[in-house]
Amino acid sequence: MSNKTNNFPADFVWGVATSAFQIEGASSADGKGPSIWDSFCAKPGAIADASNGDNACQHYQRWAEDLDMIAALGVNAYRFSVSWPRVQPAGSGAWNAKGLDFYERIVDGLLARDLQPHLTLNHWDLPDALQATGGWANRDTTQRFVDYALGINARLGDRLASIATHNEPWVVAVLGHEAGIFAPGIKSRKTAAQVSHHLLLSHGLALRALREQGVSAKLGIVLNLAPMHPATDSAADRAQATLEDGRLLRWYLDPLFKGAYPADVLADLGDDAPQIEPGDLQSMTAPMDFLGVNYYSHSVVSADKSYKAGSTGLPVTDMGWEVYPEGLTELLLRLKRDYPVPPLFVTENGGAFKDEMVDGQVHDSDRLDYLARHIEAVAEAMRQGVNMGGYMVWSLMDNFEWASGYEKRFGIVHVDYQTQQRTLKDSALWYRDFLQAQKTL
Ligand code: GBH
Repeated sequence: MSNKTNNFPADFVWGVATSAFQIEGASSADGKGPSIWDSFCAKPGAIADASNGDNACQHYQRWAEDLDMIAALGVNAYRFSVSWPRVQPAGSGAWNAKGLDFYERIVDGLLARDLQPHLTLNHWDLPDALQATGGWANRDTTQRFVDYALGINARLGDRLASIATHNEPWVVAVLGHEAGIFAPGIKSRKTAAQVSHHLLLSHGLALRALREQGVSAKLGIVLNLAPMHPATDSAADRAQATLEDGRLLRWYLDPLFKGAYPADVLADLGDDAPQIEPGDLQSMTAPMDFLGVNYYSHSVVSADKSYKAGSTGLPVTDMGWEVYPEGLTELLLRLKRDYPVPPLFVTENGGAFKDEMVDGQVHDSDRLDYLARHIEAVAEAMRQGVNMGGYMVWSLMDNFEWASGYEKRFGIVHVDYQTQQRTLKDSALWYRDFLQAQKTL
């Protein structure tokens, strides 16, 4: 595919992203406590291939080789998350020195390779001990999260480029507590609403506490956002799309940037609306230095419950998600138009595809094409005035894809789970060449 992308500034952040539970393995090594994902994986039927995160990519052991691989891609940044129960096994009280040492090796190892460390505090693997007292549905967990954030900042903050509080609070709330297809596997719309409130609250409280403690890293949050498109032009479909836009986007963006929940979603929740204490909404508006946007696809919405996602005729990925790069430009422009946003980062973008290894190579032209078109969509948003700070590919390497287990592959690096051998796919080679070209433009 031709490459007309040439307007990225020299200091643009180019990265690859992962999360702790999906790559580390070593699920009980060196004093790590169990997380809700360790427990969830043990439930029959929860994970498509009945797998778990016990070994994953063995990144806990192979981190040095993995950091070399990241450096070889020519990116200038790496987004990773800390496993809370690895550093604070019970989610409160005692810290685990060996766990903290691991993340210090990662951070120092990145800096030694000239790579910016971008750290996420909560990429879903809540300590099991906190779930035992209600998890994110319990207001007290917000204070535990603040303590955790302060502990990480005290140990690593001076060397971090950024700290994101939560990854995709919608996923934790809705997929974890309403649909129940992700940990902790609860099915209650009321609980999900309360969880989303506590996630937003803990974000705001953590930001305030971090600023008081003293912080050099940029602070923000990462949201999964998708433009909502009605399946047809019918009034019913359009109304449904507006409500879904409220649930996925405005429910998070409005409190973060406007200090209020959207009235239409509150009304729709009725008795399921969360309990809000005085001052909560003010806490949520703590100023941010960046907003992370995870973009995979648009979302097509129908009032007809039997409507099947992925049926507009657009190509779909191996997850069934439609490939729609224009939606990323549309989304970034909308964020700039409707909210006083700080610099935006695409903190995740990528696709699962059915990769085949042939003679030691993976010709993943579909993924390569996906990435090239989405990077171009970011460039288009920038040409239209959006303040973009960076772009990160999901994911560095094939890994544990949550409820899909190891069946879905998102990596630009192939992982052979038998041997743990890593092989750069064509998409990784393309990304490397693209980044090299950026430097000489
Ligand atoms: C991210 O979540 C996660 O942060 C990351 O850990 C994960 O590995 C990665 O994406 C890939 O899944 O069915 O067409 O309506 C993604 C959040 C929420 C994006 C559900 C797609 C449904 C699309 N996803 N959404 S559709």
